[in-house]
Amino acid sequence: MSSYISQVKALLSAQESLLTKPNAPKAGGNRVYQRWQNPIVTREHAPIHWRFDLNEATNPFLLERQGINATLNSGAIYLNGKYLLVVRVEGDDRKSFFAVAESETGVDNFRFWDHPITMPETSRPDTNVYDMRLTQHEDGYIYGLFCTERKDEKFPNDLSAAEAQCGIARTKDLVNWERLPDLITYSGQQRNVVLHPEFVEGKYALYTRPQDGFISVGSGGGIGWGLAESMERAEIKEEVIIDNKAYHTIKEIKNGQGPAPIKTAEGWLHLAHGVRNTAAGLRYVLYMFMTELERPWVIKYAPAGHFIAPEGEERVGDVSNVTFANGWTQNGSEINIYYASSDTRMHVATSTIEKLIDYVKNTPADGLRSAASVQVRNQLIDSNLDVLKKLGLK
Ligand code: M1P
Repeated sequence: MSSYISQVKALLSAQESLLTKPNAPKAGGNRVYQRWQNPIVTREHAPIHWRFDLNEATNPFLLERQGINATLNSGAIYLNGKYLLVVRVEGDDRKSFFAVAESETGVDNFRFWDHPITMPETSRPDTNVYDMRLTQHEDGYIYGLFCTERKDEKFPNDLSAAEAQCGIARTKDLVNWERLPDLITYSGQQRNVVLHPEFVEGKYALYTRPQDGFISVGSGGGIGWGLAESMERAEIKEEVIIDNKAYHTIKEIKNGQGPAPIKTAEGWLHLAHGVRNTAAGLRYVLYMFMTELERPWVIKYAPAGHFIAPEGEERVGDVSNVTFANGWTQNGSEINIYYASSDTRMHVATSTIEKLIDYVKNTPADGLRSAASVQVRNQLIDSNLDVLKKLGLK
């Protein structure tokens, strides 16, 4: 039997191999973005000292005491030359918390900081917190908006009746967080709320996702938009839907804004998720759209269909057939899209501003009928047949 210290060293060294493993682009793909081969943050990335009691006196068998179940839906920011993810870490006890993982490259070697974020609570404690969207606002703060989930006390005997609302915190360094009161809206529940990075009409602008229930959006749904006078007591008095769910599309059941939009010369680039139902359960895919620069609530381009959908091993996990993104980073024209698969682990796909603008502008919009899809595909085919003939390739 090897000594205690050598067993601890073996644990640390196995993890070090994982944390320093280089990543590489995945072959193939659609050239709009590049998927990378390895998931970038998994539960095995959670530090050994978060999971094992390393004291021989209290843990002579060196057992894992506090396991980590999943690392998923992460907010992201490129700050001071580092790629930082605020990862939703879910313990084996089903409670999620936030923790920062840092990388120099943005595509590999993500390493958690020594401690998770200590998020202050409000006077009404959160049961669960998750899916933080980071916004570097022009007011000088970095805001983290997230879902705060609590038991829905209107149904005391239904143990799965929960209420989702938008929690708000702000920071300058991702270490010290000031918790602000939860967002007030006049919809039943809220999830996927995101702060726009600039003032609009001198006010804070927020993307919302009103919903009647915890999982089903009911008669609510769609990506909403509203203005708030302040973030210290954020209240949206008037909420309008700017991107609705729609029959026979990838967002038939519900949708939600992903990360904060990115400003480009042509408009605001948005990443969102759309959900449809299938015989095998809900399917979550990512889609993109662009809104006007001066009126970020008005959609300018809306390409049809999904941008990223679960593929290969991404399809399987705690909640299978899900891709979900609430973080992306911009470094010059480079865009890194951080997405989770099947509520289990994090991946990265890389692209550029130019390619994403081209994608949103030039991908045909949804014609909403098979015949319209054939018509638009035939235009592409006919044009391509001409090109191939001219090139002597047909
Ligand atoms: O399980 C898939 C996702 O479900 C919820 O997203 P939405 O509110 O759009 O349905 C969230 O719980 C999210 O965390 C989760 O990934």
